This record gives sequence, structure tokens and C-alpha cells, in this order.
Amino acid sequence: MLSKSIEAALNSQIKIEAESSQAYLAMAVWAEVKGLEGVSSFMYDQSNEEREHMLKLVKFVNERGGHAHISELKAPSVTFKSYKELFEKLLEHEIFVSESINELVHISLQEKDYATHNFLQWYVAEQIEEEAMARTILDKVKMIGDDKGGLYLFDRDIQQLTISSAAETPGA
Ligand code: OFO
Repeated sequence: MLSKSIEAALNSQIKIEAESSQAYLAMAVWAEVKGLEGVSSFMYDQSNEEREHMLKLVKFVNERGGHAHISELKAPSVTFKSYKELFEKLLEHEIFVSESINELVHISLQEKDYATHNFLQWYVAEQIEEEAMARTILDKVKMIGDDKGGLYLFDRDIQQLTISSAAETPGA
């Protein structure tokens, strides 16, 4: 059984994951409209992943005798100055999510809720991966700068990344 404070903390993470999904969906749409097909499919994929992260939390809360809260969401940014800004925002957002997961882990230890602590380890590992990926992509984006040919290749490569990550997804 979840304590009230753990339930509330997990519910606020549900909202964060849902908002992440919306934020990445808005990025996917922006990229699609700009003709960046690879970036767009990568971001659609990220948006789906965040929805999966949200659902995993929803199920966990309900299974442990709580009640998952499906709430109103903050509207995401829908326009970006450049694709570089989009990837800066992606990294910034993933860092924010990691901090929030860390805080949740801290609360679960304080409450001696080892089941929740154990459950959260999946998110800890996932955040390490997602932050690392966002950093790698941003480094590439910075390297490309204003080079149009570089952007063309980048857009093609990032689509490849989407395909290979889909092949690896264990159906989390
Ligand atoms: Fe990448 O945010 Fe979910 O966990």
C-alpha cells in the first residue's frame, strides 16, 4: 500500500511524464512542418516513449492501492527559433526529469518504501540513457552549425536512430 505522500509524489511524476510527451509531440510537429523528417520521427518516437513512462507509473500507483491522477497539463512550447534550440530544450527537459526522479527516489527511501524504490530504478537507468542521448545529439548539432549539407545528413541519421531504438525497445 502506498503512503499518501508517495502517492502524491508519484502522481506529480505522472503529470511530468504526460507533459514531456506533449512537449515532444509539439517538437515533432514543429519539425515536421519545417520539413525535418528525421528529427520529426525521432521526436514522435520520444513522445510515445514518454507516454509509456507515464502509463507505467499509472499502473504502478493503481496496483499498489493508490489512485493514479490524470490531470490537466501545462501547454508546451510549440515554436522554436531553430532545430538547435529544440535540442537544447530537449536536454534541459531531460535534466529536469532526472532531478524529479532523483527527488522521488529520495522520498521513497525516507518513507522506507522499498517496493517503490525498486520500481524507480528503471527510471533512474532510463534517465541516464536519455540524458546521454540528448547530449550526444546536441554536440552533433553544435558541430554542424549552419552547414546545410550537415543538416541534411543529420536529419537522415537521426531517423536511423529512431529505427534502431524502436528495435531495441523492450516494450517498457
Ligand atoms: Fe525522459 O522522461 Fe520519462 O522518464
